[in-house]
Amino acid sequence: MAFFSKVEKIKFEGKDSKNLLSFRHYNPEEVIMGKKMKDHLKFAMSYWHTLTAGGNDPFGDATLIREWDNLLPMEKAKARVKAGFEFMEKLGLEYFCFHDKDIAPEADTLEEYFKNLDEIVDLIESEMKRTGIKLLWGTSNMFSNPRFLHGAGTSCNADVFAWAAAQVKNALDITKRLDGQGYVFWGGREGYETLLNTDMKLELDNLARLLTLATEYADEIGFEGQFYIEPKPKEPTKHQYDFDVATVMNFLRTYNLDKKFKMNIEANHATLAGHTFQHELRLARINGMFGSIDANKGDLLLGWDTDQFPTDVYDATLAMYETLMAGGFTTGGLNFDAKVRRASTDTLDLFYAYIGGMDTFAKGLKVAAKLIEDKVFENFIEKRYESYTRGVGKDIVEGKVTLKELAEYALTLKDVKNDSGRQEMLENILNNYIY
Ligand code: XLS
Ligand code: NI
Ligand code: NI
Repeated sequence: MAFFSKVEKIKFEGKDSKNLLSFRHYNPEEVIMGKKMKDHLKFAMSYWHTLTAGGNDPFGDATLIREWDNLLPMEKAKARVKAGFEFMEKLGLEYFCFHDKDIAPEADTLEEYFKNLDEIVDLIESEMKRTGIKLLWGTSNMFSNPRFLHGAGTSCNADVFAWAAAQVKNALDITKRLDGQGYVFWGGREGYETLLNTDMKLELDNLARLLTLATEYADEIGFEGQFYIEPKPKEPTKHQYDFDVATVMNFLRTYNLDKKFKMNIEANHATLAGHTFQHELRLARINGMFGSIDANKGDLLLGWDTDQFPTDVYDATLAMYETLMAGGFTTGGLNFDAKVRRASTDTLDLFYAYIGGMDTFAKGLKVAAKLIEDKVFENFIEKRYESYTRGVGKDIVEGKVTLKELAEYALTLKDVKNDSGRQEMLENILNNYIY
């Protein structure tokens, strides 16, 4: 049975195509910088936004009523698997990501919940075999259930910590079984609302304990996927401990976890933290922490995670520039952590949304590759910092001068000359590459 019978397999038709159900830029087999586009981009479907999201918001109930919604919980879960794989096949998505809770209903006991999960994982496994579609990363939802109202790893309640540990253990088992390339920790409620009731030190220590236990268990079962932290500054809590890349790096280094984790960077989280998407990617890249991407966009006029599909070619170009400069994805990929608006009620809208996101990043990839091939920014930057390749600059970089020697040198300078940073010229060049 098909859930999306209105839509055929989406094909690449080139940029002049008038068919809105086709790709204009995403040509999976096209080779860019020695690698197929699909292997550069590694697009993934987010299970939650695509198959379980109902369009609820604080003022209104679900509007996105799908064909599977009137089924009983386990039947619904199975229908979603079928629908998800049909959807991925039609779009040519080769990866997906999910939380435990997305795929199977919770139950009265943890034991029953895990049984439900196992039954659905069997089905997912057989669909993966049938289609060749792979798991980019798995994760555990430790924020939706009321149990986690004080947090999971950072809860003041040790029983909740244990419950979270059980969910992580189970999600790791599932991720390993499905040969997932990674495992994400997004600290949904790992943060605080007020410091008046919070032992910040214990909460941070405990969060690190949970992560450490997870890595130890991974070693025990031989899970070789990459662990990621997904930074986010706020929402749902007022302050999330995984604020941004810089904060997370400091946390990981403090607790000796920095060799075990990389970053999963989400565009909308970057802007919520007051950074550009490129800033977060750059910081991760230069610190050897670049891992994976949650591709979406926010609305700069709204102060929350709107999780919209990415359509901004400028941002996508700079994101792909950072990705290529980082050496490309290894275990990571581009997961569309994005949802259609609640008024986009038709399943066709899901296709338009993904096509838009995929074309945006495909175009971004092509432009970024060209920029790198022509060394547009590299040459400029090299020249801009030339003073550190000779004379006093070289001595500074090589650690060969003292503060006193620098002061003596500076006293001999009569006139310091600076060159233009040429920002506008560089912006024009970037635009010329995009046009
Ligand atoms: C929420 C996060 C979440 C993670 C996975 O803001 O983006 O969806 O990606 O738990
Ligand atoms: Ni995300
Ligand atoms: Ni998010």
